[in-house]
Amino acid sequence: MPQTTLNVATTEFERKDRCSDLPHRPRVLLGKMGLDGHDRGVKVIARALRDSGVHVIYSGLWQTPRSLAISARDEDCDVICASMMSNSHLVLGPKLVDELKKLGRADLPVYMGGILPQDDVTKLLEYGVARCFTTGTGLIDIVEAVRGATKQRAASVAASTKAAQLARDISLMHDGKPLRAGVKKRRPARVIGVTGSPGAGKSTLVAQMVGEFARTKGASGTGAVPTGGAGRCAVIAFDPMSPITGGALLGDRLRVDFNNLDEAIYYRSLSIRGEDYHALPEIIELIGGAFEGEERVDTVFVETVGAGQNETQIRSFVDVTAVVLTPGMGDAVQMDKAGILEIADVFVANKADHPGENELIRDLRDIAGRRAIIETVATRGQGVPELLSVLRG
Ligand code: B12
Ligand SMILES: Nc1nc2c(ncn2[C@@H]2O[C@H](COP(=O)(O)OP(=O)(O)OP(=O)(O)O)[C@@H](O)[C@H]2O)c(=O)[nH]1
Ligand SMILES: [Mg+2]
Repeated sequence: MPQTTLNVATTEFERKDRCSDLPHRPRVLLGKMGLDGHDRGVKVIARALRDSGVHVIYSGLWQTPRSLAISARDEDCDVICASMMSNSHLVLGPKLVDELKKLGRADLPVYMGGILPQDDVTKLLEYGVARCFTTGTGLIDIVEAVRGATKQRAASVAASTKAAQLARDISLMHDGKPLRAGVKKRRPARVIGVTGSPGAGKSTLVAQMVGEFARTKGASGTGAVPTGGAGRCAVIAFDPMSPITGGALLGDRLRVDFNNLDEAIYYRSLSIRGEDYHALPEIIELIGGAFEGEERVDTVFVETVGAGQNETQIRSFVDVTAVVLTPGMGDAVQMDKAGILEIADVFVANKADHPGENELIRDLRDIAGRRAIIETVATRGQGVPELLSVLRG
């Protein structure tokens, strides 16, 4: 009998919730620092953790120790898993540990894996890397190690910075757990929803918009991008949670250039089942209340899970909704159907570099009425300043 895909699946890593007994779903930041293009191992680990019920935030390649540390702090991870295959672990590993200390999360464990000679492992452990894993480590061993790092969350983060404490407050709020006393809440001036089908380019657009937002603010700051002026912006990015394992791969953050943006924005990834946005209003208020003065967040972007025709809940949580469409999604009949197109305040015709853009614009003009239609090529930043200016109102 020929082997079917189903038969193959039974020999692969078994999809199973291996985390249901823990105090919360582990949040793991998986990333690679330096000029290391070996991403096969990290993808294997990401899938194994996701398929065990872990929430995996993948920050992508070419991270600096600082950008990885900022991501870990803002995502309130239980552990950072850094994969190192380029022989730079003895330089970048200690720098990562130092950056976490500077950002108020010295307690956050760093696991390092990849091509790590035994002598170097000793040095890394001496410097404060919590655990090292070399090639041939079993995937179940990695899941076990992540489980071991997942401890009950305290309401207050020791030696915390404002961003670290905000990150913890969001975790507790999202999980429906009690928060510390005296948490400040404030609805920011503008909350912008970005929705549209899976892969339409929502994250790439949001990444470009926050870059543009930071660049055009023009006040003084210490990082490469100014952080002062008329408030900062923040992003809440939702990705789906597995109905089978409870795990998730949170990949929206990957599109943002944190090496350059540094702390100019606050970015948080969360996973939900369906359209369960019940904690969103309070999470938005936590972000609005967390910082003061020049650091204050006045604009929040909310990226939805890849949405279908009927997924329109986001509308009631935001001030303005952008619906992202791409060429080739259907014809004029789709445009007339009830649902997601009705909730758009602004239409974004993204991937304008793909064939069928003219037809998309023509069909949109038929239904848009007085609503704006903005053409974009998110990967090149084309149309992004116009989109941002329409959404900022
Ligand atoms: C495939 C491969 C490539 C592919 C990469 C494909 C890809 N997209 O990833 C290609 C051909 C592109 C490539 C290129 C290069 N490669 Co190469 N490559 C390999 C090879 C043969 C296998 C790596 C692999 O994918 N393994 C399979 C995955 C699933 O396993 P893994 O990565 O080991 O990960 C497992 C564990 O290590 C562990 N793990 C890994 N990371 C982490 C992190 C944490 C936190 C944890 C808990 C666990 C963990 O878990 C995984 C699952 O068990 C290795 C040799 C080897 N046998 O390891 C060389 C190797 C990594 N490459 C090497 C080199 C030098 C290069 C090049 C510089 C070669 C060149 N001169 O051009 C370039 C650099 C590319 C770049 N841009 O960085 C060296 C690195 C030497 C070093 N660090 O000291 C190696 C070791 C070969 C060697 N013996 O010299 N390479
Ligand atoms: N050619 C082209 N590719 C684009 C454009 N915008 C985004 N992409 C690519 O489309 C893919 C998906 O982009 P994302 O930004 O992750 O899409 P998304 O809507 O956030 O996806 P989900 O969060 O999974 O729903 C990536 O490979 C992007 O590089 C564009 O304007 N043109
Ligand atoms: Mg996305």
